[in-house]
Amino acid sequence: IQSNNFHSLRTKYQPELPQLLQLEELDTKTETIQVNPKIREMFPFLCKDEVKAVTFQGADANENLIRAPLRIGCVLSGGQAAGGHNVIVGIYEQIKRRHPNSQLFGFLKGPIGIYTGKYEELKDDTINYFKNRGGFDMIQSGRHKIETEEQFKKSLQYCQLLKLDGLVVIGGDDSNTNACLLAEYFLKNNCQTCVVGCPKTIDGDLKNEFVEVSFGFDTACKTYSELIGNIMLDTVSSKKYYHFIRLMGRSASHIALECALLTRPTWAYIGEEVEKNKTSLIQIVTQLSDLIEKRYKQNKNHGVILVPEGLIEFIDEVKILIKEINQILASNKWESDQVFDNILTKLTPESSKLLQFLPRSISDQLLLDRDPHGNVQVAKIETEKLLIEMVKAELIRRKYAGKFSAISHYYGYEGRCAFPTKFDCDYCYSLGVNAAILIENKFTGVMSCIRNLHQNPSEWNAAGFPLVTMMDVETRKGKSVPVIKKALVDLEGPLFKFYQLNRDKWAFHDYYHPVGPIQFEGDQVPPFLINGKGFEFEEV
Ligand code: FBP
Repeated sequence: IQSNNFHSLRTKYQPELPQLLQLEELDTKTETIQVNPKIREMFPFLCKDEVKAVTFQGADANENLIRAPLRIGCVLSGGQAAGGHNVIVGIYEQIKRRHPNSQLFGFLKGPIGIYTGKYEELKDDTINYFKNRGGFDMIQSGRHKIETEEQFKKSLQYCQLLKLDGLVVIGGDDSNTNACLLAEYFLKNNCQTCVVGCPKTIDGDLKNEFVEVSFGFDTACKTYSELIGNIMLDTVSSKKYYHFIRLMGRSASHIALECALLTRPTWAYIGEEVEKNKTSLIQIVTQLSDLIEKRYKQNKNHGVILVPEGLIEFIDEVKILIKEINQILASNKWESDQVFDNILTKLTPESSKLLQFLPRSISDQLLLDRDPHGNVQVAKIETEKLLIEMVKAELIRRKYAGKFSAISHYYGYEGRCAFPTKFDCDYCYSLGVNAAILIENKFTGVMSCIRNLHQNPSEWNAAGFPLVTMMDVETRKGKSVPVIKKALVDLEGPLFKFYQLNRDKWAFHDYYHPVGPIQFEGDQVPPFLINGKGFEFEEV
C-alpha cells in the first residue's frame, strides 16, 4: 500500500524537458562526421553519402504546416535499467502532441518481439501507469539478437506491416550495434522505417564523445550507495565485520568507482587498474591481507571492500584462461558434464592449473554459459566469496593474530529497477522525445543523444549521432564484426585520479560517507559524467 502511494505520487511528476525540445518548430543542422573506413565497408547503405550528425535549433512557427500522424515501434533490449519506461512515455507524449492519431507499438520481450511480430499498442492508461516507474515490465525485455537473414527479413516484414515510420531500440552497446545493422538492412531493402537507438545500461559503459552517460546508471549507483552506506554505519557500530560487496556492472568498473566516490569505502577494486598493472589473483589476496593486518594494528577489525563484478575478467591469468576457453569452445562441442575434463586437456599448463585451483562453482561458470552476445555471465560468479576464502587462507598462513570475520554481499538486480532518480526520469523522457523528433525528421541509424547533462534539464541539448561513428571492428566467435566499443574506466581521467589520490587515507581512517536514500525533490546531484563533468572535487 505504501509503495502504491509512492507510485501514484511519482506518476504525477511531469519530467522536465530541455527548453529546446519544448519548442513547437525545430530546424535541423547537420554536420559531416568521420567514420572508420572498415566500418564504412560494412555499412555501405548508411555510409553511401557523407555520414552526418544532427542537432536542432528553434525555428519560426509555421501555421500552415499539416502534420501527419506518426507510427512508431519501440523495444527494450538487454538488462533492465531504471528509466526505460520514461523513454517510451517520452516517445508517446511527443507523437501525441504532434498528432492525436499517432500510434505507438511496443514489441514484447525484447528483439524477439520484432521478428516474431509480438507487439501491443500502447495507450494512455498503460503510459500513465508506468510513467516515472522502474522496471521494464510495460513490454518486458530480452537478450535475443536479430542475427539470421530470416530474422532480419521477418523484422522488416513486421515493421512494414505496421507501417512504422520508426523503430526505437532502447538498449546497450550490443543492442545498438544490432539497431545499426537493422537500419542498414532496412535501407538496403527500401524499407521506410527509420531506426533510432537510445543509450541504456546500468553498467555505464555505453558512453563516448557523443553519449555522456547511459540511463539507469545514476539510479543503480545511488541505490547501491544507499545500501553501502547502511552497511558502513553498521560496521562502524559493531566494529567486527569485513563486508565484501560485489557490485553489478559486467566488465567496466564504472559503478564501483562511482559508488566509491559517493561512499568512500575502505577499499574498492577497479578492474581496469588491475588489468593495467597485470595484478594477479595472489597479489590481490596479498594486498587485502596486508590491509587487514595494518588495520588490525590500528585496532580495526572491520571494513567495507567493494568488488566490481567484472574484476574476475580483468585479472591477468583469468583473462588468459577465459580467452583460451572461448577459443577451445568455438571449435569443440561436448556434453556439459564432459566439458571440464576435456577442456583441461586442451588448456595451456598455467590455465589448466588455474581452472583446477578455482572453486568448482566459479570454474563451471567460466566454462559454460555465455549470453547471446558471447559475454561471460559475471553476474553469476561470486568473486567476493572467492576473495574472502582466499584471504582467510592467507591470514591463517601468516598466523594473523587478529580476527577476520567477513560477510559477503552482492548488489546487482536490486539496482536495476528502482524508481528512477529525477535525473533518470528527465533524461529518459528527453531521450524518448528526441527519438520521436529524429524519426519525424527521417533520420535513421542514429543514437538519440541528450547532452550538457551536468546543467539543469532546461539547458540540456539534443542531437542524433550516427551509430556507425561509434563502431569498431572486433573479433567475435572468430569473425570480424562491427561493435560499439564498451567504454572502460579511464585511468587517466579525473574520477579515477581523485579516488587514487584519496584511497590510502580512506583505507586506514574510516571516511565512510553514508549518502542515504535517493531524493526525488530538491537539489539533485547528477551522476559524474564523462571527463568528470559535474564532479565536485570535494576535499575529504
Ligand atoms: P545490459 O548491458 O544489457 O544493460 O545489462 C547489464 C547487466 O545488468 C550487467 O550489469 C549484468 O552483468 C548483466 O546485465 C546481468 O544479466 P542478466 O540480467 O541476464 O542476468
